[in-house]
Amino acid sequence: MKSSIADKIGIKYPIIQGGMAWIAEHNLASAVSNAGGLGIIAAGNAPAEKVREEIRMAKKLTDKPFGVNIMLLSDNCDEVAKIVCEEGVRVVTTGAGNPQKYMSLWKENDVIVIPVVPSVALAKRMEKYGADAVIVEGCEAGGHIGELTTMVLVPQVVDEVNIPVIAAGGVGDGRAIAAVKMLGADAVQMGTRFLVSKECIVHDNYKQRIISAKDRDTVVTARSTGHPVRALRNNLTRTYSKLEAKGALPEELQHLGMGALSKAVVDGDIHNGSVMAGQIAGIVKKEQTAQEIIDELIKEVKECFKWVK
Ligand code: TUI
Repeated sequence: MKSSIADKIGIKYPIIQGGMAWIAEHNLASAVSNAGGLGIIAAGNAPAEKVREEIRMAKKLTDKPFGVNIMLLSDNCDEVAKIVCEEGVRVVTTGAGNPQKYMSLWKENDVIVIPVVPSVALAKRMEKYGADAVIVEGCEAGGHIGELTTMVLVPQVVDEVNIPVIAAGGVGDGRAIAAVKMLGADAVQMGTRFLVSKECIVHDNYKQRIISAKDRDTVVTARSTGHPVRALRNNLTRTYSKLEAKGALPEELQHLGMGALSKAVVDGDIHNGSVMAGQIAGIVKKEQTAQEIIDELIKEVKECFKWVK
């Protein structure tokens, strides 16, 4: 599988692991990188020095390239933006905002910059400001999402930019990788599938909830706050939706946000915590090592392309 962004980063396969806050730490990132993909450490809302520690621990576990995801709604982005440079991190992905103000710093430090974009307009802006590629994430994805699906957004961005497009949202197996390649994607990013890998430290209740999930089990809440989030339906999403329907203010809804993610990830409270997951959760059937996941994906992609002359 040819991929210009995989070649630029120096990874074997064009498969990037999603930067899932609280979930994607050094164990998962190094396992994905060792398996030939690009592992990502999610900075999320973690203290900046904790992110530095995570980077250093990943370096001990892999000599392959890995990246850091910076969640732009976090208060300490300025600090984390500098730390990735100081630590010589190869790739930065960003989410939940526009990373324009950090682009020159990262480019001066030879960091490969790959922002997540939910629209053609932001993709074009990122290209203009020097992004090396964009991750085009459809609203099938878990966590904070945009409005458009992967199927419609990927080809529209592909037509409007000259940098590689990485497809995300709804990609859970080799068939989906082959499909987005046909839409013009150069690589994929996958979150939900890697969340259920053996190396992922998320609470086992969270993994089992994804494994048991069916096609219609995710819902989107928090549209009223301007930051919609996709998660598996539970007590929390029901309470949240009821409050939103009653017209609750964003301040009243805030306590159900970020803290709720750690409740599910760390404490394993899958009823009252936020079990963020993509719509593809229904396809994830078992826990596997990162290596097994990647090997299976590649086998499936090859099977798909066998029919293409
Ligand atoms: O960022 C994500 N997924 C996330 S972040 C997160 S933590 C959080 N928790 C509760 C509320 C909000 C965040 C959990 N999952 N994915 C990448 C992504 N980025 N999806 C959508 C966007 C995005 C949205 C708007 C990127 C840029 C953007 O730009 C707006 C602008 O300023 O132009």
